[in-house]
Amino acid sequence: LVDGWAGQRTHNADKSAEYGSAAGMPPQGEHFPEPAMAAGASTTSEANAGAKVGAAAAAGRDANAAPLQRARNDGSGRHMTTNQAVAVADNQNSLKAGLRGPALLKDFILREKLTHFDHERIPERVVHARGSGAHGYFEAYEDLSALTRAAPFQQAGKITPVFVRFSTVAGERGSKDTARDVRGFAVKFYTDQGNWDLVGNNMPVFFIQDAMKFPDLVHAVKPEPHHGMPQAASAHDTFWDFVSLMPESAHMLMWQMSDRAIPRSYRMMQGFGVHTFRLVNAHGESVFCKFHWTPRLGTHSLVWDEAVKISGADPDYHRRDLWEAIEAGDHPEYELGIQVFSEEQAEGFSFDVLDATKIVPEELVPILPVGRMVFDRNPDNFFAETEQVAFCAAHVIPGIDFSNDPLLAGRIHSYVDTQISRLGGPNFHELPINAPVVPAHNNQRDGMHRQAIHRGRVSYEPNSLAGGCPFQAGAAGFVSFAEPPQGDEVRGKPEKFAEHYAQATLFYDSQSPAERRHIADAFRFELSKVTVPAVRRRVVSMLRNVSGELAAEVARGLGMALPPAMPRVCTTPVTPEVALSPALSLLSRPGEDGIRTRRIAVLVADGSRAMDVTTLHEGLTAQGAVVRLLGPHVGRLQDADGAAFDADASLENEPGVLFDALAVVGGAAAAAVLAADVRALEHLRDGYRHGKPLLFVGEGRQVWDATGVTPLDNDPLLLFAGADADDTVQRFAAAIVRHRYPEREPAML
Ligand code: HDE
Repeated sequence: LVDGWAGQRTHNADKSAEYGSAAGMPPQGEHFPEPAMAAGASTTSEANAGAKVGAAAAAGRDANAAPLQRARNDGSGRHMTTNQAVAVADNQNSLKAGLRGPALLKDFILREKLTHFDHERIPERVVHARGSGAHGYFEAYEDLSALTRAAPFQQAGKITPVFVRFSTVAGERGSKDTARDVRGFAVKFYTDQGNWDLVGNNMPVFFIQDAMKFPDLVHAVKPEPHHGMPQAASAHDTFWDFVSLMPESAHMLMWQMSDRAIPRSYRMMQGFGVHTFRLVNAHGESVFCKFHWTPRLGTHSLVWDEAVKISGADPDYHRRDLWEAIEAGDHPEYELGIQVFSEEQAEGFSFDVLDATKIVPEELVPILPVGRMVFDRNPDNFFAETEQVAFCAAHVIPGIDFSNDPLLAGRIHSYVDTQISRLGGPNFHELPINAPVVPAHNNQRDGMHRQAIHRGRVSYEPNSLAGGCPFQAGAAGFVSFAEPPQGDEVRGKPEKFAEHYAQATLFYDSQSPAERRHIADAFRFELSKVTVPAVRRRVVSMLRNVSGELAAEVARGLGMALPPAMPRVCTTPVTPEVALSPALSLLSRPGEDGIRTRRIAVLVADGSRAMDVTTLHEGLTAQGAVVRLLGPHVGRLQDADGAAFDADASLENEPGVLFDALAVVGGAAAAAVLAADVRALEHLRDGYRHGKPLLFVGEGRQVWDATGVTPLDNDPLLLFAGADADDTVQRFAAAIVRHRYPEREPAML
């Protein structure tokens, strides 16, 4: 018996039942207790119908914890053993022939330990290698059975457990979090009709239209094969060479060069299913559907200079942010919205809904909010859960089906295929994190690392020896939508796929002035890393088809003449339905939660005024912010009255770029110390340059003066407060709600 497998039998009491006539109908295998069901409920989630949050919903929410419980292992208070559960007497010394003699081959304990260690790494994901996971639940707002028979949407208040993995795409497993990149947003719904994976990204479009080009795209963006550089970056020749020859990437490049590619937090970015999917109801009727996740905290980003500095100060910035928020009970929440439209509507659009380089603008088809997702539990073990989780675009449930998007078609193949090599065989669906919460029954058998022990002699269908079981579900099972065939077999693309620029223009034109400036800056930076001038020119010639303003700005930044526009594949002009879509700007979703979870640094030193520190700490913490006292060193300091207090972190180990806002408190002696500390001045200059709220209380103002920065007139996020002012916390909090003041940037760059 392995420790922690409480409730399991220590021996196989039914051994005899495997033989003789009993084998025709094998006894049921052991089941872990299902979470308690409400009276009349037939599924785990229904048991919690109506229980929105709180204790009543706990059983349903944690339904996926039941299979995980089987695998949890806790060595507290136990002897150390080998993997065969033989107690180990000495874990310090190998077995030797004499104290100074040779180590012996028969030391099976040493050999087992080293052999296991030698195989502790598995291949990383070919893309999305670096990720962070969390457990949680999805709660439906209403009954959507008129649109879909998918289990999570069958009742208002229905709870379905989920596991999410956020990721970057290009970097290796140990790369930095704040690279300019697309973010993966993959959600596994453990529904009572089996697992549904919505494997999305934080951008609603993609670089390419056809799966045939995916390996080329990934080869181009990954480190260049001759020298293995650069890590986690698209700013290099091969990426820009490829995309400049693939003008269908123009729209996605706008998103990737925008602030969306450097999110402030996984908790503050949107997610999208990207492809057009189908919803299918119990009558077999189908509508097209696009999935959108929107964070309750709003959509917020870093600025590039800040992202670069954070990657040195804390390469785990996003992973830590997610982990700490959940540990602190600030559970990240996202709303799920769907855009639903008919095939006839889709035919009338100026773009093709099967083309993953196109969005359906919200102004054309509104987003219907259908539920919310909350992450309330960190994984127990990074490897067992976040690393071994296997998402698959082909994992759909009755009620969800695919469209004919040719990019999606490739994904339906690719995920299981890659996981067979990454996870070492075809049985990774049995790993606790991947196992559905409802039992799986079929005649698939054997393979590497099989864990299920199938009983009986029948592993085929039809059979009579096992009473025909397991039997087909018929209409109760997954029935593919009966889509009529489209025509002759052909390698090619539909007409509307040839238009590559209208939505790139829509995106660029819909951004705020600061967001547009950031896009131009990002193109300039990335292309300045490209060493072949012809590639730079080709990109700028492509940009001329998106926006003359953008192309001119980038050309100026690269010190090159504006090249002619790239010839267009589609020469007939398209009239887009929507010329401006305010929803495409990050500013359109400021969030609902005030300053909750924002990180605020209060710079302190020996001699800081205790009253200022306490007022800020208590006032901001009361509003949900995370306040850290940064001193010249960690540990003990003395306030202006000689009383001891502790700094949480130092100017060295948590530089200012890791915070959303910075404050310097009063106290003449402390101000003199900080004004002479080059690190404090750098942090404040960075904070100003990155547009952050800055507050100086009383003598703290001297520290600002020492930075030598000449501020803009009437900068609303640069605050000075008298030592005893009553409204300091409120003014500072109001500034923090605004996040940034990007108007400072042009003067600072
Ligand atoms: Fe993926 N993708 N992808 N992808 N993808 C993988 O699966 C692939 C695409 C996405 O956190 C791989 O297990 C192909 C679009 C996410 O574990 C692989 C094509 C979108 C994740 C794969 C695409 C995604 C992956 C690598 C084009 C947004 C990480 C390791 C036809 C809708 C999931 C793995 C996690 C991972 C293939 C395009 C999202 C190789 C062939 C479009 C979030 O199977």
